[in-house]
Amino acid sequence: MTAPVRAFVALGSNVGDRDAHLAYARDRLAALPATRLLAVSSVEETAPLGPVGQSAYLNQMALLETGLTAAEMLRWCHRIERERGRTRDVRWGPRTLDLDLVRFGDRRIAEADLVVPHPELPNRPFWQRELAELEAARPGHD
Ligand code: A4P
Ligand code: MG
Repeated sequence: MTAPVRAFVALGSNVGDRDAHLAYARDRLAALPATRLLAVSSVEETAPLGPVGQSAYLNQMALLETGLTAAEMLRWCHRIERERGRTRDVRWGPRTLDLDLVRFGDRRIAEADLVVPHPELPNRPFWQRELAELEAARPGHD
């Protein structure tokens, strides 16, 4: 068994009952196998990045401690998105629930379907704020 890793997962929603989508995601992430939910950041309302004409997002970040691999965590994220009726039509388009793996310990991953740290991190001030909030609440080594 490898040592557990601290993983940061970003939650985003801009369709339907946004608060309910985030609450569902928090509950599901907390119940993942070999995983503990250590902390969640504040929820922020943010102006949409990407295609124009979509509504504002609610964003939040979760800090997890997990024995899962990054690939397993991504598969769970996709499954939870599907449970909220997420469809993939427009890239960066409106969505009920989006779960992105922002950091996974100190791992650097560059695969076709998984890039970690998430390449948009430098362009998303709200992710940076949420990460800083979680790091202050639960300081860690990775
Ligand atoms: N993928 C690769 N690396 C990762 C990773 N670290 N985490 C792949 C999650 N997924 C990753 O994602 C497309 C593919 O990216 C996945 O199949 C996965 O294998 P997707 O969720 O199907 O499509 P997407 O979400 O439209 O694209 P992408 O590139 O994930 O976009 P983002 O970064 O999720 O951005 N505006 C505000 N204010 N707040 C937001 O949260 N989010 C987006 C979506 C656009 N505008 C936003 C927000
Ligand atoms: Mg995504």
